Amino acid sequence: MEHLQNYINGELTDPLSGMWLPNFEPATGALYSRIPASTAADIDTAAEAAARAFPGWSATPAEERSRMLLRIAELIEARLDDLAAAESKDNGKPLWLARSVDIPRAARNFRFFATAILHTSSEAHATDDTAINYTLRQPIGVAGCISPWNLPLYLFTWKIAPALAAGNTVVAKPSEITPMTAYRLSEICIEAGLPPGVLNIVHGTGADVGAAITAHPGIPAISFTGGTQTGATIARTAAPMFKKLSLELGGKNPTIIFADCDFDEMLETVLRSAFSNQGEICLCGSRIFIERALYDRFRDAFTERVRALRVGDPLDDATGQGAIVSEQHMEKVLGYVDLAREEGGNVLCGGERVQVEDRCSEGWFIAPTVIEGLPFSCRTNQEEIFGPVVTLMPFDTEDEVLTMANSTPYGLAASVWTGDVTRAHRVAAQLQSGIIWINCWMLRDLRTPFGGMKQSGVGREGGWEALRFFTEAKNVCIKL
Ligand code: TXE
Repeated sequence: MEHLQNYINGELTDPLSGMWLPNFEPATGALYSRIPASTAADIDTAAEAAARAFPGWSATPAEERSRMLLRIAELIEARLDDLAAAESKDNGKPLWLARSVDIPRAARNFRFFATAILHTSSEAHATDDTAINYTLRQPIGVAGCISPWNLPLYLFTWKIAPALAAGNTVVAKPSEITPMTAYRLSEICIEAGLPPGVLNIVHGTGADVGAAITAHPGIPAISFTGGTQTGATIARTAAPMFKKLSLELGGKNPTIIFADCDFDEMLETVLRSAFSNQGEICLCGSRIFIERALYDRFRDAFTERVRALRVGDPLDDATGQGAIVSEQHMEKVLGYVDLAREEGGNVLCGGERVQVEDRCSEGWFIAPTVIEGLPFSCRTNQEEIFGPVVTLMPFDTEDEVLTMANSTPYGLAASVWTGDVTRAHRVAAQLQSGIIWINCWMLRDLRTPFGGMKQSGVGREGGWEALRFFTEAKNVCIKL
């Protein structure tokens, strides 16, 4: 049984506690590896290593930092098959999805920021003929990066790459539920020759390791992606310490479909936006609003396509829906289906655990679920479920659908389907979401600001937003 190790000061090490946590394969429910049950003592060691490495790394010319990050990207690409297999086994997602989305995007994250730092510039301000001001954007120091289980390497590198590119050193923690590709990244960084202490990866629980990163006085910036409740916990610790905080949290995203949309293109995409990665993406559209004239046609066509999604072995190319990431999460999602029924919902398809045959007979699988007949204000339509469960609701007017779409505590993403571009602009301007897709979904330009409002988070990732988060702005004013 493989025992993963921490990556601290350039070396793979056992946890100081000598204790280990189990790591399961969602598709089979089987224990298949163990991860370090690290503690605050391991974080202290990692933070010391990162602090020692900071002067050298932050003084490394941008071109050299860029070359190092590009080397890491190359090694990720060279290990595509191995990393995709590891991701699929650890998370339960279909192998084809890990190969086509997760791992390529991890390499792209490194490439994007490795090249971005070669083109950054900052501002200067001439104060009449009195003074000249220039802005320095300097790396902060040791950055803490904490990431979730749904897109493990994709989101882990989405934080680590800009932090390192900007000249910071990093103490990073992957989810204890999906640690494998973070461990593989440690091996890649060693092979790439990343200087010791520049990146440190510490495995363990949120309560032990995540909390220790958040509270460590030598880690002045925290970048977190995960649940809203956890984000609040982190903020309660970090705020009084005046740490820089980036929080990418939950979502309850609306998909708004007007009758004048391109029906076939919409149907294909909405199927993806509803159920991609088993609905375990914070950007998935879990509340689908359909203009009444189109409701019956959409409901029947969509439900038919959902029933045809194959729930099965993630290793099978024909699988449309893989396993749910953990038994606990499967129970949580099924609990919401029960709640939907109690609230008066009509389950059109799915709604139950699926028994997959052969090697996956003990795995954690849920049939993709479509529910209609619920009010927009009920708990099922207000709370993040984060699984393969969507609700359908008809609407008659723009004002009505905007009121319903904006009614939740979240404000992360939205999709709008219409052939009327003026209406698209009008609706987008009124939606309380940080990311809005018109006639598409998950079409990503990494230069754009990424993040949400309300309880979906604080701050933005991506492009210059990320590099600004991981730097301190300093204005220097010289009297002429
Ligand atoms: O996230 P957690 P989980 C949502 C989704 C899901 C819920 C909880 O609704 O059901 O969040 O999922 C670390 N201090 N999203 O349990 O607990 C933890 O170890 C510091 C949306 O995965 O937030 C892990 O590494 N760190 C999200 C990371 O935080 C702590 C994607 C995320 O774990 C900590 C995933 C603490 N006190 C879930 N407690 C998105 N926006 O994409 C935990 N952690």
